[in-house]
Amino acid sequence: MASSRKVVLRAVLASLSVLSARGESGPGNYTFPDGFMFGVATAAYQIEGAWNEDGKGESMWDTFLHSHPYYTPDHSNGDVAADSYHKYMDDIAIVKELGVEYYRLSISWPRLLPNGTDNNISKSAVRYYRKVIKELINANIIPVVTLFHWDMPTPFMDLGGWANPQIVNYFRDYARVAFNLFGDVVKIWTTMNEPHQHCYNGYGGDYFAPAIKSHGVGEYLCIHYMLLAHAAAYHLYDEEFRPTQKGKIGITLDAFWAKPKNSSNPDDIEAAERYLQMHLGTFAHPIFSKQGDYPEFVRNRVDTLSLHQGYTRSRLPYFTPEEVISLRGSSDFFGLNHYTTFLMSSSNSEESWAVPSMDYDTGVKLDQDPKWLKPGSDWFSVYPPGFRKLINWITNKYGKEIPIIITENGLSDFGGINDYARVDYYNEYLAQMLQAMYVDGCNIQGYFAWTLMDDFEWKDGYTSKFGLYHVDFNSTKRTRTPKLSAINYREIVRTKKINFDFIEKPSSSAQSNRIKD
Ligand code: GBH
Repeated sequence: MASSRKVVLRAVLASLSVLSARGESGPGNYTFPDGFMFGVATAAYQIEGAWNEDGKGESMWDTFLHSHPYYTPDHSNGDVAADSYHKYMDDIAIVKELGVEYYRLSISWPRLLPNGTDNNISKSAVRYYRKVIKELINANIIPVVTLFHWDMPTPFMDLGGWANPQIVNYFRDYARVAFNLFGDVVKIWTTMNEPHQHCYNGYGGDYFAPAIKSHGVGEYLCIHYMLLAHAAAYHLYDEEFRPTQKGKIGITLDAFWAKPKNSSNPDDIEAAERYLQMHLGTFAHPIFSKQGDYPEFVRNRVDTLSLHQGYTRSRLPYFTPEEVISLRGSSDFFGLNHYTTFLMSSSNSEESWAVPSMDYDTGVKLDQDPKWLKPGSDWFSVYPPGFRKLINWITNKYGKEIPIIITENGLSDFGGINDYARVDYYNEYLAQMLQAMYVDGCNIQGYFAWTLMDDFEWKDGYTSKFGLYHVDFNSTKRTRTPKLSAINYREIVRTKKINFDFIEKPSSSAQSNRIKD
């Protein structure tokens, strides 16, 4: 009985795939183009551990979590994490097993420069990163290296971190050391990971370290000098290293998709656009637009509110004309991290908003649809169509010339090897991305799954998981074990196609999570 039903189902699926092959139905029919970059991503603080070994300096995450042990629900930190400092050969083996050609990792600034400054370069760190990069290349995996994935050296954090204008020069110094030491073998760099999340949650709020809570002031300083530091590193590379090293360098920005809560309410439609301008345009417009500088809308909004609030000057700093020019076009690709969608409605003020704050400046209330699957972190829901919409928004604003590389995308859950929700998530989000490429003509050149293996997930500690591989945090071996999503991703990479039926679901979870727009 059960098996005959299965036969019928197979027949139905077979006829569907015939349709698909003709391009008439289903997003699974598209094939990833030759040369499409498939990868997987990690970040130093989240996996390396060895927080004080071999002369490593402290990052602000080390310092913050040691002095705030209750910040994470499990009172954990990244002291050991997945122990990649010692187990990097295991990491490389599983990247290889996935069959991807690219691995995005980050360098820990305070591991390489224990004081943050370039007068003291750690020999063990140089040895470590060179070994990792060399072993990747030996395994035919191309490294993509992020310079800053949130682990600011503590001595600089004590001086204000990104809010201190001099950090621009110190970041450039760090970048120079990295290009000098690794640029012969690293050909793709990203300067910053998600300046928006970093500044909004760490300088504006207290969701992330350094938890400064300088709403509406600190976050704009952070944004401003992070952007300038990015441009400084870009031009350093472009002028002094690119001629010989011949690589690419860009930035990674993040965005939720902003869906109007009520799509027939003009206020909500405006709110969604306002949200995207404030939270993505603020970073993307200075770099990727033809005009450069902060979006006019953001400029006016923060200037006007600042004046009303009694400030003599805008809380959002101004770029000089030279700085506008130096930022404009300062990225060889648009690195995009995307995870989830929020519903947007207009609001003048909410109890949870400080005044001033970026929230208040934005004037948008965020919700998620309770019908959307919510498999892990509280901010995370599954809404695949948002991915395609977001890619289109970026393409419409900044043009098709700039290649988009998805530098992170993945699902949050609470763990387990049989991660059907993650399998579905990758299938569905990749299908949306393929439609953005083939139907909408967006210029997407690569995709990096977040993340290779379970890691230290910032605010969530080890309670929520994003890994394709399970890591046994109870064992000193930190054994890595593939989840179903790893097997599924490997198949996508191997066949350059999404096969929605590759992982057979047990009937209890057979219902599909697919959401149609
Ligand atoms: C990425 O950003 C990171 O690059 C990566 O290190 C991390 O592990 C991964 O995502 C998964 O979280 O913005 O007020 O709604 C993290 C993005 C940060 C987005 C926290 C949601 C919730 C607070 N997330 N944020 S809020």
